[in-house]
Amino acid sequence: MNLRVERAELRLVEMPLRSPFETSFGVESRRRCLILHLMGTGWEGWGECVAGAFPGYSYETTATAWHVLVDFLLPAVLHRPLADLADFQARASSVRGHPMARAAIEMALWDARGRIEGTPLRNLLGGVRERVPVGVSVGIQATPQRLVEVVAAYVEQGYRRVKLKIKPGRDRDDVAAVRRVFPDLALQVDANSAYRLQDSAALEALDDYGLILIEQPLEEDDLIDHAKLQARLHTPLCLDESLRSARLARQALEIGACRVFNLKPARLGGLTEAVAVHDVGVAGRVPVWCGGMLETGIGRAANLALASLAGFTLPGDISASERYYERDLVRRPFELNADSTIDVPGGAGLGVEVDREELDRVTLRSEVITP
Ligand code: NPG
Repeated sequence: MNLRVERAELRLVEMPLRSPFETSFGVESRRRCLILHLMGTGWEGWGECVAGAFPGYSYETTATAWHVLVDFLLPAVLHRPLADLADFQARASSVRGHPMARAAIEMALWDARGRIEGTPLRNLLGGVRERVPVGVSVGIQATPQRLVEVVAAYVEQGYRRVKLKIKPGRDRDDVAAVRRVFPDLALQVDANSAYRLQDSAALEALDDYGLILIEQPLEEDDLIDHAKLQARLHTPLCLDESLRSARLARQALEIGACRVFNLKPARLGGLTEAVAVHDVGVAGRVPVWCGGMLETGIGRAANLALASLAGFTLPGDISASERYYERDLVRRPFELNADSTIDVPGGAGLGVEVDREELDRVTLRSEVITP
């Protein structure tokens, strides 16, 4: 590939969400993230860093990612030719942690490689689908009744799989209310680490509702208690925050800590590691699906390419642009097809054209990084 990155521009952007998104760790009504633009002679690549304003999902924030990108990761690639993606991984490996920061550069390099070779990212990654099944993730609402209304509106739009956010005190009643109205809907829940093993009764009660999975009920660093919990449940557990590498994914399977994998390139430090976790899932006959981090169209394109791999047998948290934003950062917003799928971009690289005017409009801060 041999890329010489000559210019890197990093932007902090803020985009209003169409409706506030409440999880067990807080409410977000304006989405902040970082957008990275890498350039060399005759090429460019775009990346998105999904770390948010608040360290609720993980320790990373837009501010920590800015620091790690500007002070460590970007200087490691600027004006020092990269032989390939593995070369970037090797240079980035001296920085501990901060996967979302490193994933932003990795995404931009994949995009650049695809654009230079004239190949869509889905082909570079080994994808086999041109459209992928998707669902919608619904935040905690004021009441179970309101939740049913919100779910009904998404079902009306054509989403055939719904994920509900839960937390202690907002679990069984919410699930029961939705299940009563939608007996056949593909339904799953996500706790974002809000429970402890001693709360397992609340989670065992969810076994009665035909859920596809219960996502990340316990702490990120706790594979052992997840294994104990899985042994008490019929519903498959799915890990998200805990799966920080292919190694941890393998260990989670070995001890029975989950039966499903949620894959997010950002949490794993990039698409390369996400493909490696996918391969662990396929080898272990574990269904995998693609999670979401309220991405703009840039990150969404990468997620769609990843979700086109054969092992992604469950619908992803990859909804249409209009579910999140009034106006997306790409010229052709992502739309939901009638069969609850979204098309994987077929253009070179990420296959999206960034809307530069809109990007300027939502940018709070930008910096051109020089070595
Ligand atoms: O559709 O992109 C989406 C949102 C999916 O629920 C979703 N994401 O914990 O997985 C999660 C959650 C999240 C969103 C976490 C934003 C952190 C930030």
